[in-house]
Amino acid sequence: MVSAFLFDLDGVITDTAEFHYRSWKRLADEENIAFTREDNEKLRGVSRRDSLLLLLKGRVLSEADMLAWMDRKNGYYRDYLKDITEADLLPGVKGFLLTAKNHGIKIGLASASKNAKDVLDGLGVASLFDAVGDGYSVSNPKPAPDLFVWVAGRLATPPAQTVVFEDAEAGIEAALAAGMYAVGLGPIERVGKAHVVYPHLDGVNVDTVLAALPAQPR
Ligand code: B16
Ligand code: MG
Repeated sequence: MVSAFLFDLDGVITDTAEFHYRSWKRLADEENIAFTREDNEKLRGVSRRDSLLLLLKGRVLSEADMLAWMDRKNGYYRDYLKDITEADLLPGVKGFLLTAKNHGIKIGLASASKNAKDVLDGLGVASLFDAVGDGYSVSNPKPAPDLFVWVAGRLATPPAQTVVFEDAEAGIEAALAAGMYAVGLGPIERVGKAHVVYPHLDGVNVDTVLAALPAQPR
């Protein structure tokens, strides 16, 4: 029996990775640091501070500069968020959420982003979520299970009845560490450790997902 679906945000519900990329790229250009789209792939699902550390590639900044640079990047990113609308939902997501709700399945968000609530508002789907875990909810980021455990706690659903939808390897590891089911969205090389893998949610049916899961997460 499954009673809750927990969704990651970036790469699962919407594609904010492009906005994160443009914002980090602008900061990197201003600071004469090389930063490519390939570099950006490594920031998928990674917290703002850890993203900056990856961008710095070993260069050391004072704590004051770290905070100022993160703030500057976030300002650029939030400018992009102003234009987010329902059209930025990834294909198939709205229907999938509505069908899950019709099945009586609770819906939670589990994102590393401190902007997650604003993104959900912009996308026009905030009211579909029964609980939202974001970059403020726990201190240990994925691959630690903490964020998924925190959201499932809010929904009062046991881990073995909870399914996580994730596009990042660290997110799949976190879901498995939490004793939950993991549905990977993306290439096998990235999310292959999940119980079930799809390229994206477009064309994926709630009943098909439920039927594909094993009797127990582990
Ligand atoms: P913020 P997710 C993650 O979202 C992004 O993939 C990652 O690139 C970003 O650095 C992180 O959120 C933090 O975002 O700067 O808005 O707090 O995949 O966990 O939904
Ligand atoms: Mg993600």
